[in-house]
Amino acid sequence: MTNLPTLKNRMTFLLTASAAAALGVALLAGCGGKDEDDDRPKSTAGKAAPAEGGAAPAAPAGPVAGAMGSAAVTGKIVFDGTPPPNEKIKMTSDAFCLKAHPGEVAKEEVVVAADKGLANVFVYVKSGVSGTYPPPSTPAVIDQKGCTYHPHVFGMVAGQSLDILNSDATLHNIHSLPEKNEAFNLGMPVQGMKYTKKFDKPEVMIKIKCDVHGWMSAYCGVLTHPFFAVSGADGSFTIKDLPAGTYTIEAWHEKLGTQTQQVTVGDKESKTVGFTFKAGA
Ligand SMILES: [Cu+2]
Repeated sequence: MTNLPTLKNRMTFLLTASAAAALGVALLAGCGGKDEDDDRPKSTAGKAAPAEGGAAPAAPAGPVAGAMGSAAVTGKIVFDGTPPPNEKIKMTSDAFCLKAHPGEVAKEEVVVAADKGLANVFVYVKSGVSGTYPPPSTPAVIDQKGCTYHPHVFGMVAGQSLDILNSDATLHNIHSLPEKNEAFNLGMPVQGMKYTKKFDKPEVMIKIKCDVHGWMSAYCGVLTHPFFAVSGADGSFTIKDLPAGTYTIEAWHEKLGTQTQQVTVGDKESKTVGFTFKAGA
């Protein structure tokens, strides 16, 4: 087998180009030269490269893997002014839910703390991230508990698993309403049930609702990277592990819209970015 290239060269020299194409393949096949010619299934194997018409071995086709960094963007989301009143609901259509929430309950929409902190704002890097980030191996989780979703707003990486739990002894029907991803619509009649789903494409935001209980809603932001946060009850957020760079940060709220700001962070640097929402803005 070691003299195979020599044999091939000599024959190519002696024969015309067109004849070589036909005969060379036939003869080499007869010599058991499958490593050289059976190139289709293993075209990336190093040995086959010289026979491919002079092209250099191709670089990996996929985008470059993104790096985790040491920078952070933190801040506080504030609601300025008098918050619009949240719609009041009664869970009378389901005895289980009513027991969990007797009387009137305000929908979880514009949730403002005493110090004006605005909760449930999805804050994420909208642009400036380069490279690809694999989805984390740990799943994101949404639980149907007390006839509300926990969490109400959350983020995921495209391709990451989403564990959907039902902690309630009543029927929920979780229904996602994406525009770019595949929807799911799952009846979950039994307490302790779990399904696992994924969103494969980035999409900000995907609404999730319950077809049984009209007051139940959640929002999921799907990104190609892990640089996002959701503001807590006090309105604060932290996006960590960022590589140094200049980024557009967007803050999204289900009723109050979006705002963006640019920020530049260096290695091990933490910058503060604040967002202020107002009614009707
Ligand atoms: Cu439900």
